[in-house]
Amino acid sequence: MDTKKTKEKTLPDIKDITICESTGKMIEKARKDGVELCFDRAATMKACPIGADSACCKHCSMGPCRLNAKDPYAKVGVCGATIDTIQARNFGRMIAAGAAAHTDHGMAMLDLFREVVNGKIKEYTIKDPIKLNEVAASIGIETEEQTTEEVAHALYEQLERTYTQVEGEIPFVKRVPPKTLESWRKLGIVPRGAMREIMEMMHRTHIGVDQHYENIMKQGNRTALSDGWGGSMVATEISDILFGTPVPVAAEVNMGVLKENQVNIIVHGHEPNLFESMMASVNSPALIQAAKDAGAEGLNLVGMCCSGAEMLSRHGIPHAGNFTSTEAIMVTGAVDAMAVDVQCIQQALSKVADCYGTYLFTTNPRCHIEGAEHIEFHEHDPSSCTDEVVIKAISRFKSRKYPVQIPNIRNTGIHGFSYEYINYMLGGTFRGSYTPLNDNIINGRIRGVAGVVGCTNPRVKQDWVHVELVKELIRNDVLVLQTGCSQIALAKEGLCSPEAAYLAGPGLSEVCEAVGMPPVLGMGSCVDNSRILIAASEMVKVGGLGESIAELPVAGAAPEWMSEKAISIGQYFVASGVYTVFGVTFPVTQNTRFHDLLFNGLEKQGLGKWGFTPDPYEMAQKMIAHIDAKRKALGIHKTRERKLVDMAERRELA
Ligand code: BF8
Repeated sequence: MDTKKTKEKTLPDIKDITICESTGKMIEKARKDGVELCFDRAATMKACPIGADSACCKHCSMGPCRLNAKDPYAKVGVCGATIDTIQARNFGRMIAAGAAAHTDHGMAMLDLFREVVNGKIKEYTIKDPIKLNEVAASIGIETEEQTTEEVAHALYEQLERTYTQVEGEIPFVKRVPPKTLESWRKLGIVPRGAMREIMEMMHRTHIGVDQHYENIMKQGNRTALSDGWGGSMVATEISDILFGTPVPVAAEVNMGVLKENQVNIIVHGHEPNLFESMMASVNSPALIQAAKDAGAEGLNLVGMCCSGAEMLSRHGIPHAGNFTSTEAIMVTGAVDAMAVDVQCIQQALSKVADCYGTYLFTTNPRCHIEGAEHIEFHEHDPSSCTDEVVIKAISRFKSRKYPVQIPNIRNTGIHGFSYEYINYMLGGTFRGSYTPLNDNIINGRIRGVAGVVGCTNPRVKQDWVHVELVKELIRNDVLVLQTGCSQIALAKEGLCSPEAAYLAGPGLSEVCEAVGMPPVLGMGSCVDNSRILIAASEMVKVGGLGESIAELPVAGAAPEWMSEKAISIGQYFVASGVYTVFGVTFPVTQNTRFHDLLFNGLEKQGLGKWGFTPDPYEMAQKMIAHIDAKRKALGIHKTRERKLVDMAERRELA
């Protein structure tokens, strides 16, 4: 038997890998074409069980030291590090890496903002001066009788402190509810500046420095908060100021957004500047004409992953799929070029692109890939990169050598629910506020709010955990806020459309129908989780639901997470007071003091806590039980008389 056949035999059934029909079709085609995708690599690459339990320390050359997760206190590392120290170090470094990714992205946006404000970059402008003033006012900058330029200068100077400040508190903590901030101050976890926190996190997790898991996690909290209320929030707010704050827009998702007779260009990554400039290039009359001269009907720009989710929300640009579909889409043969910038770019894209003759371009100095051509993107001359990508894509269209097979599946939904828009959507133009949301929570129509976010992961059935969890939540009248690859999973299932209200429980569907909103509100990319933090703060500020985020009937989840960024996000939600449940696996050994700290101890300190289960129904049950406990503590539980769904009953229904 040849090896190819043996391998095929061991590969899992496609229906067990994904519920995304388009991706499934492309996995099938890839297997026939002899091209390996992440799903099949995951099936043939067993995850390291010691690493999965975080029972290994490789921070010095006396090791790597391996402890036994089944008997975690039986051994210590060569230096004497216990399982708790080892896990806390590993977890702290995951937070540091994730926070670094978001904050570096935010800093890149702030660099661009500075150069625009200084007049050194003329290719971008301040598109949303109202948001500029609102953000500036929120951190105490005087905006009355100031010019846009004056406010922008002052805002830049303040926000730079988010990164470089060595003492004091980052500017956006002014948005944190006072009681929540007070608990951070007591614990000594208010971030000073992201660079300092990330640096200190790395220092403290070096061999022979911080060797108390609780103290390590204090810095873990501080570092994560410098992401959520720092780097990520700056990324969101500056992107809105420069490119416009999202308002609801109808848009299509899924692989059917590719067009056989057009030049298809995909932008995949995280920073919106590349995508914004690519929009300008595909609208250039000269390039449109060049595409027509090559026999194409036009230029078709679509997004993937997080910058795709951001552009879907901000401009209604079609979105072709989430993280684990980024290789699969090239199997269509229809992708003429894919331009990537930073984060979540699988190295294997280069090989798959090669198999189907797709041009893969890296564009950011932080991310080169062997085998991919690098065309560097510069904000002072953006079109020299983006025009070139379009020209190369046209040349590939002209000489397409591979048969094109596009799954004809598209789903329409409404996206772009910024925190600001929720004001108007529920409160109306004249009384824009979060009061109606709070009122509906207090009167029990809306049971609570859940943020469901994060990646897809080839180790679980793509999209399935997201979709089943969210269906369960909305069926129980929980309003769901979404970002990132999770938002795309739900959009592909039609849950981002107002018609999906029929899947919601009676209270939530009544609210959705009255307002004309979907039960699932897509808010953008992963850095836009900061919108969820601001929405939570606003719910506290409006009143009636407690004085801190920890008292709100809310919960969070990342059911198919895979990145260190997700750990940082999870930790900043926990540190902000939110019960946050992750799926897939959790990188901690059970039955240890460190596990207990994350899953119980942090809550006793006045913060939130972690939860874990790979099962979407159990995840929903945990989140709903938490929401109900918060309702009870607030004394608003009597407004609802609904039993929590029975899991066995639910599985039968599914
Ligand atoms: O930042 S959801 S797979 S694309 S990490 Fe990556 Fe996860 Fe997608 Fe965006 Ni977020």
